[in-house]
Amino acid sequence: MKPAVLIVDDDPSVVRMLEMGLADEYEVVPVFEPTETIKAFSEAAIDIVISDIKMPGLSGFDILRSVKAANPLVEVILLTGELPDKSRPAVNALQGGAHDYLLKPASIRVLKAAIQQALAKQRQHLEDKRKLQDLIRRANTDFLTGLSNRHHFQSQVKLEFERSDRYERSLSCLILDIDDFKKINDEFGHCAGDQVLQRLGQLIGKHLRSSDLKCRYGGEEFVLILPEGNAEVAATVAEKMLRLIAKESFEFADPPLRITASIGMATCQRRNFASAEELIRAADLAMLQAKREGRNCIRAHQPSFHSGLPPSPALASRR
Ligand code: GH3
Ligand code: MG
Ligand code: MG
Repeated sequence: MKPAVLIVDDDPSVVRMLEMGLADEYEVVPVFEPTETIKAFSEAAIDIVISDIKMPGLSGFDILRSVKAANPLVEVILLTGELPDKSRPAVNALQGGAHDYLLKPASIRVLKAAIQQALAKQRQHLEDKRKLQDLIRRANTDFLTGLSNRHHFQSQVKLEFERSDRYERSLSCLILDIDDFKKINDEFGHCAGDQVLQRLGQLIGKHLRSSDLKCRYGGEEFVLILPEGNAEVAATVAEKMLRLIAKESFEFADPPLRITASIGMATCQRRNFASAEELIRAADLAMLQAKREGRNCIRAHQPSFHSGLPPSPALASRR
């Protein structure tokens, strides 16, 4: 596919001349009415804009600003026949973010060279952007499961907590910890343990909503944050997770290994938690309670428990 070049000039003969010269290598979008430029720009996927500077209604600098605001990756080449102070518009153009500034009449060869250079710069920017996004994604992701890592999760959960606190919306936290995971490592090796973690990561990724936060918090411990999720929603999700986990089997063992997990839940309601850390801590305590009470079960944190009352009587059994 040819790169798309938009040409705007209030002198139609200049537009026609440039269009003829560039059409063999580029998809040319001619614009004869400067005020129509942004409309034409937004209607087509434009790579490069070539604009006259002095035009009635809208200057080349206005077009440069609008194009850069709409898409900073699009390169703009400004043309002008302005004399006698040639340097001022050139400086303005380059300071405003133009890729190049050419005096009229610009030769097609010179213009093509400027376009080639602009396209190369654009490709480099795109590549840099892709690499940066990839780096950010890697920095935020747990390499084993593809879920959020703890570092990224901390900032995500803080935002969700603040939102739920400000608008008094429900927010639930589930902590899921695989039961007797150490035995799996000890008996079948670390790679087998990793397989179990990966499978659990897949289950969580597949069965939770994209708006939920899903994180591998520590070794074999996962934290799930359900925005807008009340205690009932949290219990439904927790029960679904235990059902799904119970269905999994691992062929590295003979007979295939089955696993279980323990889940602790806590829900923000009527501003019962002062911070995201408190909410997570409450879910963690409920998870430890589930461990104490036999594993493979779900326990919910109760608000009275949080306010300092002894834990065990206040923990409601879900299973
Ligand atoms: P409980 O039922 O009380 O949770 O017991 P557990 O054995 O699951 O828990 P414990 O905390 O005693 O052991 C967790 C183990 O998880 C110990 C650690 O070596 C292992 N582990 C932590 N991170 C990884 C990992 O990335 N891969 C593997 N394979 N194992 C891990
Ligand atoms: Mg465990
Ligand atoms: Mg653990």
